[in-house]
Amino acid sequence: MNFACGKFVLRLDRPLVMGIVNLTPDSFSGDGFANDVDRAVAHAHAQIAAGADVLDIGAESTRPGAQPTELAEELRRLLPVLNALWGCGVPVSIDTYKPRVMAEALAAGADMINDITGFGDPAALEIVARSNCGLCIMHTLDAPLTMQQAPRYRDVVSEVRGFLAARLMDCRQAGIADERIMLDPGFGFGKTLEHNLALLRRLPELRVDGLPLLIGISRKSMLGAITGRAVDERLCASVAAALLAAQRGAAILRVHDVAATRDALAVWSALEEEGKND
Ligand code: HH2
Repeated sequence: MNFACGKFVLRLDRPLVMGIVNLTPDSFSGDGFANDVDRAVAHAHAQIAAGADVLDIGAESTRPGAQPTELAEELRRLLPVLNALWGCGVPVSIDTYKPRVMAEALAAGADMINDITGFGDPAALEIVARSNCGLCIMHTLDAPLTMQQAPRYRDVVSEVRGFLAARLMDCRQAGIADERIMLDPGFGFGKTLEHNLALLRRLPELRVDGLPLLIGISRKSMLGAITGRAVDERLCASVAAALLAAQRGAAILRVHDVAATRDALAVWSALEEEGKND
C-alpha cells in the first residue's frame, strides 16, 4: 500500500515515523521553537537525520485548554520555517485546521495537511481537494479549550470509527483519492484514559475500508497517568506506546523522539524477519 502526499509517494510496507516540529511557545511537551527560525529548522533537520520519514510542523498548540492562535501569528511562525525546509528530502506535513493556513502552506510547498478537526470545514476540504497533498483526518470531540471537560461516549471505538468513516466519505465526494488519506483516532483529544486505552487496544477496528492509521501518543498525558511521570520523563512510555501501536497496524507514528522510536521499530522488525526465516 502507498501513501501519496504532494511531491512524494511513501511505501507503507513498514511503520513510518513522523517527526514533530512545534513552532509554539506553549506546547504541552515543552519542545516549541516559537520565534527562532534557525533553531526550528535545525531541529527539523535533526529529526530527518534521526530517521524521520515525514515531518509534522505545527504553529498552534492544541494541548487541552490551549487558547486559539491568531491566523496572522500562525502564518508568521510557520512560513519562514516551511520555506527553509524546501527540498529537505522528506514530505512536510502542516498541523493546522485553518483553511487559510492550509492554502498558504500548500502554495509554499507543503506536502500534507494534518487537520485535528478532520476537515469538517467545507472551505478546508475545498482547498485540499484542489491540491495533491496527503491528508490526515483526525477525530476530536471539540475544540482544545473545552475538549477534556468530561468527554463521554457510548462506545468510543465505534463512535470514533463512525466519525472517521463520515469524514472519509466527505473527502471521497470532494474527489480526494483514498491513497492520499490517513485516519487518526486523536489520542487525548476529548478522551479519558479509558477511552484512549480502548482505542489503542482495538486499533485495527478503526481502519475504515483498510485505510492506514496515523497515531500520536508521544509524551501525552495518558502516559503520565499510567506511569506517574512528568512530560519530560515519558520517553520510555512513548516508545512502548509507539511500538504497541505499530504492532496493532499503525502506518505512521507521530513522535517527538524519532531516534528512540526508530531503534524500537528496528528491534521489532529484526524479530519479524527472523520469524520469516524460521
Ligand atoms: N497530537 C497533537 C497535535 N497534533 N495531530 C495528529 N494527527 N494526531 C495527534 O495525535 C496530534 C496531532 C498534540 O501533540 P503536540 O503537537 O506535541 O502538542 P501541542 O499541540 O501542544 O503543540
